[in-house]
Amino acid sequence: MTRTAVWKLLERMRQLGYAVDARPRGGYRLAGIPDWPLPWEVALRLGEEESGARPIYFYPSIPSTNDAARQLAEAGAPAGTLVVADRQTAGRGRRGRTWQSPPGGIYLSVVARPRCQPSQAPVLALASALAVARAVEALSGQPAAVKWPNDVLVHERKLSGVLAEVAADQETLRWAVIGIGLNVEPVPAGEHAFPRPIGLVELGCRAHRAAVIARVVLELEGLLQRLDRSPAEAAAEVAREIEARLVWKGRPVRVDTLAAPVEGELVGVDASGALLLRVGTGETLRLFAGDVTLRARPA
Ligand code: BT5
Repeated sequence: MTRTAVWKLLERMRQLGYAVDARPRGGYRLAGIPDWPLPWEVALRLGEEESGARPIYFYPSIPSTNDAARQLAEAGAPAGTLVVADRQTAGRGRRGRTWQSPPGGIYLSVVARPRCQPSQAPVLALASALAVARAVEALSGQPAAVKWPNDVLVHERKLSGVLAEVAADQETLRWAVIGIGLNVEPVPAGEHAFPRPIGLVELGCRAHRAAVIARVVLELEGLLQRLDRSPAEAAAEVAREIEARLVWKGRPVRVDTLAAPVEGELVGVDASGALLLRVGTGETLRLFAGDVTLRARPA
C-alpha cells in the first residue's frame, strides 16, 4: 500500500473513533477502540472476523431494531442476521409498551428461522430470556433472575427485556425476530416507578458493548440450535433453567392476561413456555401470555 492509502485508512478509522498513535519511522499503534458496537467489532467477538459471515447492521439511531429486523426477515435475510443500534427512538416492549432506549445502551435484534411450529413460539421467548440471563451472569458474575415471560432482573430490578416476534403460515414458522434491550447506564427515571431499572455499569460490568452483544448472541444461537436438533430435551432444559431463576416461584401472584386477570400461586413453567399457576380450586392453569405481579399474602 502507498503511504497515502495507509494515511487515508487511518483517517477513516479516527473518524470512527479509533485512536491510532503514529511514531515517525516506528509505525502505527492501535491505542483505543470506539465505544460503539460497530459490526466488525461484534463479528470479531463472535469469532467471525471474515467479513460477511453473517450480515450485521449497526445504526447510531433507529426507531426500533425489531422493526428493521422484521423487514429484513420478510425480505429473506438469513438466520443470524443482526441489527444493532446505539439508541432507539421508538423502542418497543410488549403490548404496545415503550422500551426506553437512550444512547449508549444495548439494543439488538436477531433474525431466527427456527424449525419449530408456531405453537412453540412461547418457548423461544423463554430461551431468549435464558440466553440473556446466562450472558449477564457470565459477564457480571452475579445471579440473574427471570420474570416470566421475558424480563431479566438483577437484585429484583429490570436489567433487560426481550421482545420475541414471529410470523407464521398455518403450520410453519417463517421467521422469528428476537429483540433484546439491555441497560448499560441507569435508565432515566420516568415511567418506571417500581421496580427501578438497573444497568450493567451498576453491576460492575464494564465489558465493551460488542462483547456483551456477542455473548448474548452466542448463548441464544446455542439454545436455538439445540431446540432445532432435539426440541423436546432442549425445551425441558430451558424450562428447568428458567425455573431455577424464576422470580416469585411459590408466591401468590396475579397474572394479567389478555382476557381476565387470574390469581394464584406461581408454580413454575413447563416445556412449552407456559406459566403454571395454581388457582383457588386447586387446579393448575397453563398461561401463555400475560404480566405477572406479586400479591400481598392474604392475612
Ligand atoms: C419488554 O417489554 O421488556 C421487551 C423490551 C424489548 C426491547 C428490545 S430493544 C431491541 C428491540 N427493539 C425494540 O423495539 N424492542 C426490542 P415489556 O415486558 O412490555 O416491558 C416494557 C416495560 O418495561 C415498560 O412499560 C417499562 O415499565 C419498562 N421499561 C421500559 N424501558 C425500560 C428500560 N430501559 N429498562 C428497564 N425497564 C424498562
